[in-house]
This record gives sequence, C-alpha cells and structure tokens, in this order.
Amino acid sequence: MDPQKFSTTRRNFLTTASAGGLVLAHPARATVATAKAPEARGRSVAHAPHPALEIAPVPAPAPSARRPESAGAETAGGDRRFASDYMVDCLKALDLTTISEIPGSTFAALQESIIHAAGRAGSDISMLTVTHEEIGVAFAHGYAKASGKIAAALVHSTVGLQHASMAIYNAWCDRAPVVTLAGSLTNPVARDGFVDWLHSVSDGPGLTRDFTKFDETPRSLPHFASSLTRAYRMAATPPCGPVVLALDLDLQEEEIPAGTRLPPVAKPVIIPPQGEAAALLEAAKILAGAKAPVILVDRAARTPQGLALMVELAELLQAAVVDMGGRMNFPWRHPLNQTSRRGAALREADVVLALEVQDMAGQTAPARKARKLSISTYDYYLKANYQAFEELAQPELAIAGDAEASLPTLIAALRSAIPAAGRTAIADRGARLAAASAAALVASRDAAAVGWDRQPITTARMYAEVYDQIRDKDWALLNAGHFQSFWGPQLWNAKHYYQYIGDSGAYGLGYLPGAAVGAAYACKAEGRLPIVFGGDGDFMMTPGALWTAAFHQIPLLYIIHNNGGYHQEKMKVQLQANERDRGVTTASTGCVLPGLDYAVIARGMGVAGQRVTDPADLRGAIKRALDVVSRGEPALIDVVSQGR
Ligand SMILES: Cc1ncc(C[n+]2csc(CCOP(=O)(O)OP(=O)(O)O)c2C)c(N)n1
Repeated sequence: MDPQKFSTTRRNFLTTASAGGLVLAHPARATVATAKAPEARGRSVAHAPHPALEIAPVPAPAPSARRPESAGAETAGGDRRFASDYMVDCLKALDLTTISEIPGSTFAALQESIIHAAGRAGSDISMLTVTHEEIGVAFAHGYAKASGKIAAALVHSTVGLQHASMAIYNAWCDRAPVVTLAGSLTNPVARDGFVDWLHSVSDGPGLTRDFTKFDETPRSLPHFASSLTRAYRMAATPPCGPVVLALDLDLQEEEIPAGTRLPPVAKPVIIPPQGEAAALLEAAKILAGAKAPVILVDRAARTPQGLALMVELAELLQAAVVDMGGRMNFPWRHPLNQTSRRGAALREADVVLALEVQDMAGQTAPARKARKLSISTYDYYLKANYQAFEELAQPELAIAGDAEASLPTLIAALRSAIPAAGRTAIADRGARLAAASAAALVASRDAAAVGWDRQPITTARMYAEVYDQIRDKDWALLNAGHFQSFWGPQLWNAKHYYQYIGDSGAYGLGYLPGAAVGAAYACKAEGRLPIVFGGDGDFMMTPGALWTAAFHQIPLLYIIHNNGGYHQEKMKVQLQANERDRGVTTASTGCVLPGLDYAVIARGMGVAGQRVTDPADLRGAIKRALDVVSRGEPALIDVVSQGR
C-alpha cells in the first residue's frame, strides 16, 4: 500500500470521526435534558430544562494543547524494537500482508506495530478496517479464493473470536486458507481490570478447534515464528483450511533487547499430496473403457492450472462434466459442460469420476448403475464433531489425494489406456454432448425470458441485464447464485479461473458481504470488475461490510436480490403448512424482512445506492452503477425481485 495514502487516509478518518463526534454530542445532551425534566414537572419539552440538568459545553482546548496530528509512525519507535515488530516481520516474510481488523485491546501492540510498519516507505502492508469479526474472516476467505494468496484476520480475544467463529466455520467447509490471529490475555496477573477478565480465556482457540486445521498459543518469539510458519503451511497445503493463533498481549508488548537474535522466517514451498500412482492407473483403465463417463467436480480446481487440467481431462475422454460449483472448475459454455442437465447426465453415466466432491453419496445418487471413483483430500480433513463430511460414500476406488495434483498422472495414464480403436466412439460421444449442451443453453435462454416484464423483477432478468453490460469487460462473479436459480452458470460465459470463486462452504448466512469485499479487494489489484448478487437476508447479517468497501475505495457492484425476506426458509414453512393442510397464507410469519431500503443503507455508508422496482429502469441503473465502479468505488443496486 502507498504509505502516503495510508497515513493520509487515517488522518482524514480521524478528522471525520471527531467531526462526527461533535454532531452526536448535541443530541445526546438534549436527551438527558428533556427526558427527565418534563416528566418531573409536567411541562413541555421546549421550555423545560432544569439548570442542574444542563450539561455545559466542553471548552475547546487551546491550540497549543492540541497534539500534532502527524505524531505517529514517523516519530515513534526510534531504535527500540518490540516483540510485535518481529511478529510483523514474520507476517511480511510469509506474504501475510493483507490484514483485516476490528480493533481489540488484546492485540493493540501488534496493531501498533503493523501501523508503524505500514507507514514506512515501500511497505506493502494493507490493513483494512472491518465492522465485525465475522466480516473480517469472510473478507480473508473471499480474498484467498480470488487472489490465490492468504490474508490474515486480526480479532480480539474471546468476544472477537466468538464473532469470527461462524466465518471460520464457513472457511473450514469451503477448504479456504485463512489465518486468524486472535489477541489473548493468558496471564491473569497482567489483566488490567474486570473487562480484561471478561475477555480472557485460558484456551482461546479451543472455541474454534473443531473446525480449524491447526491452532497454537505461542509462548515465546521463536515459538511464534514456528507457529506462524506451521499455521501458514497447514492453511495452504491442500486440503486448505483455516487456522487460528492466539497471541498473548504480554508477549506482543515485550521489548527485544538490542543484539537479540531471532529466527528468520521463510515462506514454505507447498507441495500438495498426489494420489497413489497405481490407483490412478487403475482409474484410468476404468475411464478408458467407459461408454458414458461423467466427471463430477466440486472444489477440484484450486488454481488456473487446475482449470486447464480439467479441460484437458474432459476433452481427452470427451466426458460429460457436471460442476457443483465449489470453484471455477470448468468453462461454463464448454460443449462438454453438462451442469444444467445434471440429472440426465448422471442417469446416463456408466462411470462417475468424482473430484473433490464433498457430498459424493448425495450427488452421485442419480447415477445408480455407474461405477464410482473418487480423488479427494476430504478423508484427510475429517473431524469428529462437525458433520460436514456428509453421508458415507463408498466408491470402488477412493483415491486419497489432491485432485488437481493427481490430474497430470491420471491424464498421462489415460493417454496410454485409451485404445486407438475407441477414438471414434469417444469423438461421437463428444458431439452428442455438445448438441445436448447447446440445446440446454437454448432452454435456459427461453426460461430466462419468461416474465421478462413482470414486477417484482425476475432473477433471470436481473442476471441477463447485468451480463448484457459487462460481457466484454474483465468481470468476476463472486457468488454462486443458489438462491437465484443459478442464472450465472446458465447465461453467462465464465472461462477464466478468476471469473468465479464459489460460495460460502457452510451455507452460513453473513458470508457474502464480507467475502465479496475481500474478493473485490483482490480484483482491485488486478483491475477486474467484481460483481455479486446477494440475498437481502444474507446482507442484513453483515451489512457493515459495505462500509469497508467505501472507506478503502474498493470497487464492487453489489446487487441485492431483494425478495423481501428469507425466501428459502419461507418455502420450507409453506411446505410444512401444506403438508399439514393448514393453508400457506400465514407461512410468511417470521420469514419476511419488510420496510428495508438497501439503497439508503448503502448511501449511509458512503456507497452509491439505487433502488429499482420497474424492470425498465434496470438498464439505466446498471449503467450508472458501472460508472461509479469504473471510478474505483463500490455501488449497490437494490433490485426488488421475485423469490427465485
Ligand atoms: C447463519 C445462518 N442462519 C440461518 C440460516 C438459515 N437460512 C438458510 S437460507 C435463509 C434465508 C436466506 O435469505 P436470503 O439471503 O434473503 O435469500 P432468499 O432465501 O430470500 O433467496 C436462512 C435464514 C443460515 N443458513 N445461516
């Protein structure tokens, strides 16, 4: 980050914050004066204040008493070094330089060191303020998937980590590498008053241990260096996942005596585990002899190379590909992509190769007669308590290994396993699949046109209108579209790895706003146009994420799919009511969110917000929003739309 920008932004923020404080001070004073006096004396509010209840204005300090605003990074520190400065050096050595935070006293020393380091010339540290720890971790989650790099989330001990825990669980289920650094006050003697006790825990990461790959509470700086390196390596090694380190405030604050030698930290080389070679050879033989093979993929392509390998495998076999959408696994308009005719493709299958499919038993259920093979790291990842591992699947070959890392060996084996005589049949299969996917596209487009002019606006029109204006730009879609009937994969044409990042993992609402802003931050570095379609229910869990986008000037087009409530759950209550024959008219109770204006909420946070109710107004609103985004700022359109 530009150090000049960092300090300027902070200065601006301080100025704005104190101005806001003055504005707020007056209504607060009026409340005290009017709430008590009229009740006591039965007089009107306007003339009532009792002199004793008046709060005298605070006099402004004389100019000489004001601290110079520039006192900070440039002047602090001198030659003195503190443990938290070394911690920052370690973060830098591991490229953990994108950091989300909401302040907490338990990591104040580390925060100060980050500010100090970020303020130095040539620093590449970016610390972004978030408004909720759940947003901070979701930010790092989205950032990791969009950038291929790891971000750190700083959270306060106990209360911060508890807020963060839902987002850590999403990252766990989504196999996303996130490093959470939680403050900690493990030494009771060092606790400064009763709140410190409330915010202390003897084993902080125990809160999240069921859904992290690794955690530790380092006791010394050499221990910190090894903990952080191990945490990084564990997070980044497939199956990737979240890790938590608790950093004791005592340790952060220690001064490092001059001449102390501390261990250097180096970024580890990550080598993913490949499936066993003989088993991959066996899988290749089975696939080479298949009449109707289907490749079922979920979190299979971890990198752009993974996407290329997936295409190579599918084309070699001319196999149908059914993409569950955990990552950008396969180009959406590739003729072999059969995702929109998933059921039919699986019912026709005689062999299914599942690549990093979490719910293999459920997802392959339609392929009742098929031989089933899997390559996956999921068996390395299980924990006993959380049931994210899904129903037990028993494929004929369950190859434990990272699918992407195993593909080169599988592809090489397939090249020799496919008999020359079988090539024509394979080509014919490809032609049939191409015709089927072309027909599916026509069907999708026809379906999207249904109710085109209806109000509330259809979700299909929402996606189609946006795509119409961004198709030639370098766009990235940051949501999966589960709650909008998957119009993205049906109508849009994502072909690059970065154009789609998958979804939350645990279906824990509140993921998308933070993750979208984190992913958008990664897109900003690449000059890409990030777009997200998020539910109103999901948005209301973590709306403060928008403020981070506005404050840190992160361009993002946020479309709110405003169907007026928790439609997914409303349908379930309706179903219950139907089954019990009690009528569905009251089934909205508890499932609606009326009276919200997301454009106003957005504007209140500094984001250009518009509301659209008439489909004819969509085009203009999208154009105006894109103009804002092209200037480097976020924009939101609240689209009053159909349930799905
Ligand atoms: C943290 C959390 N709480 C509750 C739920 C249950 N839940 C699943 S979908 C849903 C409604 C989502 O509403 P919205 O984002 O507006 O999407 P819609 O269903 O309306 O399309 C709820 C409450 C959840 N998945 N996660």
